[in-house]
Amino acid sequence: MNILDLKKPIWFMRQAGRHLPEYRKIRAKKNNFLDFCFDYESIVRSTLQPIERYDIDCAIIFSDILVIPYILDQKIDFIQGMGPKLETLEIKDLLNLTLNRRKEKDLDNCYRAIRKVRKLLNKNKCLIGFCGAPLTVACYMIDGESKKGFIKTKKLLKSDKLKVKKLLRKIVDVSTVHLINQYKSGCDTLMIFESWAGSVDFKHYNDFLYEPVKQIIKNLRSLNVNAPIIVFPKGIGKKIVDYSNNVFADIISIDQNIEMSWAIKNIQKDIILQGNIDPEKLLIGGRDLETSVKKLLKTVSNRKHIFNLGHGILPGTPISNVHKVINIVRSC
Ligand code: 1CP
Repeated sequence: MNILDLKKPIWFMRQAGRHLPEYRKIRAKKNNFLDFCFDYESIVRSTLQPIERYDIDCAIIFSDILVIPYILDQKIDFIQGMGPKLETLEIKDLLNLTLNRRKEKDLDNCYRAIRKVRKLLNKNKCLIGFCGAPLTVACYMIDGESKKGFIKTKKLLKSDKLKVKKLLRKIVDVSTVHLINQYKSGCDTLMIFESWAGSVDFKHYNDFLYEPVKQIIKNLRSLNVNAPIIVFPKGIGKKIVDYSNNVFADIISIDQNIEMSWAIKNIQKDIILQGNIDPEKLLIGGRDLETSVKKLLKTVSNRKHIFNLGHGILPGTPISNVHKVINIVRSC
C-alpha cells in the first residue's frame, strides 16, 4: 500500500540505525558500512527492525544516498564516528566519472532485498525507496565530506555554474535509474532527500535545486512510475513555498525550523505535508515532547498529514520516547 492510501501514517526518518540495539548488533558483524549496505540479509533485517519493534506504517529500505557516487566509481569510505569521506576530485574529473558495472551490480542486493521485504511486510504497510537529491549528492562528491560546510561546492556554484549543472545532470540520470529499479522491485513510495538545500543562494535555486529534482520526477512519470513522491528540502525556511510550487512532488517533508501552522497556510493545499517534530525533543522526551506532539496533531487536524520528525532520529534516542510518541499519535 502506498503512503497516500494509509489513513494516519506514522514513520520516522532514520528509523533504522544506531538508536536500535538490534541494529547495532547486526551492524557490528561488518567492519565496513558499505559491506553492510550491500549485504542482502543485513538490508532485509535492518529495514524490518523498526517495523517489528514499533509496528509503524512505513518501512524505508536500508541504504544510503552515497551509493550513487560509489557506483560512479568515486572512492568512498565511512569512518566510524566521522561520517562519509569521498576521494577528492576536481570538477573535471568528477565529470569524467562513469558507471562502474561491477559496483553497480552491488545494488542488485538492494533490489533483491526490496523484493524480500515487500513479501515479508504486511500488505497495509508502505515501503519507501529513496535517493539523495542531485545537489546534496554533488555536495559530498565535490567537497568529499560534510564537516567543513561544503566550502568548495559553494565556491563552485558561483565560479563554474555550467560544470556543476553538467554534474547534476549525470546524477539525475543515475538517480532516475536507481529509483525506477527500487519501484520495480516493490517500493510503493519514493523519497528524495535534499539535506543540504540550505547551501544554495536563493537566486540559484532554479538551476541547482528545482531543475534537477523536477527532471527526476518528470523522468519517473514519463516511465509510468506512479508512486507518490516525497521531497525533503531541509534548511530552506520560508522558501519552501516557492520550492513546493516548482518541483511537482506529492508530499513535502518539513524540517523542525518551520512552523507547521505557517506551512499549512502557505503551502498549496493539494500538497501533503510530512513532519516535523524536532529530533532533539524526541531525544530528551518528557512533558515537552508530549506537548509538542499534541500541538502538532491539533495543528494538522484539518489537513492530510504524515507524522514524522523534522530530520532523522538521533543515535542516543531512548526507545521509550519513540513508543510514547506513537501511542499519542495512535490514540488521537
Ligand atoms: O555505521 C553506521 O551505522 C553508519 C550510519 C549510517 C546509517 C545508519 C549512515 C552513514 N547511513 C545510514 C543509513 C541511511 N542513510 C538511511 C536508511 C536508514 C533509515 O532511514 O532508517 C537513509 C535514508 C540515509 C540517508 C542519508 N545518508 C542522508 C539523507 C537524510 C539525512 O539524514 O539528511 C544523508 C545526508 C546521508 C549521508 C550519510 N550517510 C551516513 C551518515 C552518517 C551520513 C550523514 C553524514 C553527514 O552529516 O554529512
